[in-house]
Amino acid sequence: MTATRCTASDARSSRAAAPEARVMTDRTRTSLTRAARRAATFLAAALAASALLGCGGGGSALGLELPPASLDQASPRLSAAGLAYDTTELAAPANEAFVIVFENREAVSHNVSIYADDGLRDRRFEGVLFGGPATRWYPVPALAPGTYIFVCDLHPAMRGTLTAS
Ligand SMILES: [Cu+2]
Repeated sequence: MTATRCTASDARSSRAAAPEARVMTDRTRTSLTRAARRAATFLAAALAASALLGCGGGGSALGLELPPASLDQASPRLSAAGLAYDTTELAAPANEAFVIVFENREAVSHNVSIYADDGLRDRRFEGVLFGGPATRWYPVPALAPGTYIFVCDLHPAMRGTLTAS
């Protein structure tokens, strides 16, 4: 609702500036820039909100605040405390999406992301960062059979091996 109101008022100010400025003046340029910046801010906020809810924002961090309705009891689980995960080994099914249940037991922000390589360049999943105590359910897309690195993006020493098979 706020977004709609803002867009409308931006459109009005652009129209008002137009007659006096067939040629781009600094003033129109400023108002267009401001409108674009405002639109970008709204888009970013919307993406952040949807990412937190885990309902979109392809390529950005994901994490559900509630367990999915059909949570597999065999879902990989881990927790964090004292700047460390409680395990360095996770197992997951290959070739099918799965959920990682991650409990952060401390106030420091942590996440769980998954990479295909030791150098952490080939990211396959980015978990949303959050401070605890709290739990997030990470919806991980299907992975080909193999071994992957799971790691906290803020604390690279927190890492382990995830085996998809
Ligand atoms: Cu961390």
